[in-house]
Amino acid sequence: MMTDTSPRHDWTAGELREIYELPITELVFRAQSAHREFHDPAKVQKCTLLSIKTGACPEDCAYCPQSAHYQTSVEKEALLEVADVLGAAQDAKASGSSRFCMGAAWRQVRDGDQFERVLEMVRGVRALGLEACCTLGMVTEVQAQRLAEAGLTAYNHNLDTSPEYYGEIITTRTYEERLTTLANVRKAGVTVCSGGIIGMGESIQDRAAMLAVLATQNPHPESVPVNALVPVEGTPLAGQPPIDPLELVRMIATARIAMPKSRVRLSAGRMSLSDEAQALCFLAGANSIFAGDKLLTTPNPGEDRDQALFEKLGLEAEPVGV
Ligand code: SAM
Ligand code: DTB
Ligand code: SF4
Repeated sequence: MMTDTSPRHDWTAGELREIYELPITELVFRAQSAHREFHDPAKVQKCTLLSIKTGACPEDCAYCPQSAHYQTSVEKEALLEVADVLGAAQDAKASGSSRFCMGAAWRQVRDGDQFERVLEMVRGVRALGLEACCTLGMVTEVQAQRLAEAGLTAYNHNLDTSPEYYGEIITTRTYEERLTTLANVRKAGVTVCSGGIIGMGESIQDRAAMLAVLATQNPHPESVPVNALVPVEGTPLAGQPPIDPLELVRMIATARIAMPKSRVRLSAGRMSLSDEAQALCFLAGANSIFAGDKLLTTPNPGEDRDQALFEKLGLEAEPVGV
């Protein structure tokens, strides 16, 4: 009987694959046990995303509607003004989000006016009493330090998939470069948000291998987003068949068991999930979602639907300012 749920950092892909493939009853039980060790099972954090700079990205991520390599219906937009971003952050706070995440379709941060503007946004979001998260592509150690000084709570940079499958999805930057960005964020004392996507044609072994890379970091990423591919017309992955929601449940449960203290975020893909499927994801240890009617460029269940869901399931949004 496994009773010790204190975080381990020596997980192997093989071990995590065995967990992923457990009978679902056993899997969800183990995930729920790990969850209760460190988290209040009735609380789910709501985070609001805003795309602060949209489209025309030089990277070729095969899932992404914002890549300049593909023709999609996403309209390009230059970096937003600070006041507009803070207005959106205020709205996010009013609708119960405790974290505000700003995403830019950049390959990497470049020093200069635009970065200064992002730092101003971070200071403004923190002044509202919200957690501030950024996802801006690759960052150097010095840039990560400047973000830390501005008060940034978390930096999101996803591994997306396993080291083995990565080359099928992105060719314009390496897995190593991703890990370096995560290390730079960690060194600067900003919490790490890193996860991936399922439904891109990867195998279960790839999913387990990605979780093993995350779960062998010490400390674990404080937050782990699990995205289901949102297939977007014009991207190479537009024709991918939708995943079975139970695969998302397995992925979340395995992440929860491997990284019991981390926040596991049920991220992109909720538009195609029933209330029951989402309930299973929460039971499997998801304790955060993206709120609001838009992710970065694609639709997301809006406030009303989520409020009805939380009421039906008896869940509460985690209060602002914790
Ligand atoms: N450009 C930055 C970067 O890649 O780090 C930040 C923004 S990028 C859109 C953030 C993450 O969103 C990606 O790493 C990917 O995991 C996720 N994402 C993007 N498009 C997606 C899609 N169509 N379906 C699911 N997740 C997606
Ligand atoms: C993450 O893992 N998922 C979010 C956030 N981190 C930045 C982004 C999902 C984007 C889905 C596609 C879109 O809306 O453009
Ligand atoms: Fe650019 Fe990020 Fe989209 Fe990749 S995921 S194309 S880096 S915006």
